[in-house]
Amino acid sequence: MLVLEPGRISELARRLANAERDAAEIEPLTAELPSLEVEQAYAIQAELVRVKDERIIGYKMGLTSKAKMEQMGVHSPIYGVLTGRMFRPDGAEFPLAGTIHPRIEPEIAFRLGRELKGRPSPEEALAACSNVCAALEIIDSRYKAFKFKLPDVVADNSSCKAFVLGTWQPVPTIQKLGALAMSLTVGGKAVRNGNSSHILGNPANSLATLVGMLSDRGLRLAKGAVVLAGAATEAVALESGAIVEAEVEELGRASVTAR
Ligand code: OOG
Ligand code: MG
Repeated sequence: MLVLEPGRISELARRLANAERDAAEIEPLTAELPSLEVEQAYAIQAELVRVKDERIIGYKMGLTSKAKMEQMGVHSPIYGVLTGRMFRPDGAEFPLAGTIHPRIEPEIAFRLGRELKGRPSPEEALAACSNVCAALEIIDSRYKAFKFKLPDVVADNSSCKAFVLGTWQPVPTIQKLGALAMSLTVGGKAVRNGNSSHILGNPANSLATLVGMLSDRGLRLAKGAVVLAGAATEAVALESGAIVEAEVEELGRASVTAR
């Protein structure tokens, strides 16, 4: 197994932090370290979040739909950390200056009404939520041409750049939550259509999976934490002037304008 000294982990984390700060893409870490393992990548991710020194407000799941897995060529679900600095209110303007090659995707968000840890069933995980809403995620891989392998994207905090939350709604039944039409519109035109069932069969499965992945690493979801379940469709490039909306049946919308 590849040995990564703490100094090396922090050097790789800083490389990623600098790539984001300077909006300058870098080579994937696996080009230099072909045997980098997923577990080591989560250690780099944790160090990256620590170095950025931003308030942690929750987590995002990624690569939870077939559409996303195929688009990115990576076939296992991953998580990343959401920080206060990434949050944008509904209808906000998002400046593209400072991004590399931003993309946007439609999501469903959860808010935790109480702590979640261990290995909950999807029903138990959903029962811990106080609200759900429509959301958008802006991703901006720090890697050249948005190309990476599984350990690369994990180390890069799962490509997260920013997220927009719509209006919090009451939690639907698990059956309803698993069959909601979702779309992504740009300038009022639907450019992607999907369904919440495409998110690991049900977004509640994604939430439960996240809790298990966190508990494998001694982590838990705090009361009040926000979780993105993962995009239901492929992401689209985010272009200047675009007014982008995620619409989720029953849950409403979330929108952002790129500047
Ligand atoms: C990785 C992040 C994937 C999702 O919702 O599937 C993700 C990427 O596509 O760069 O956020
Ligand atoms: Mg996403």
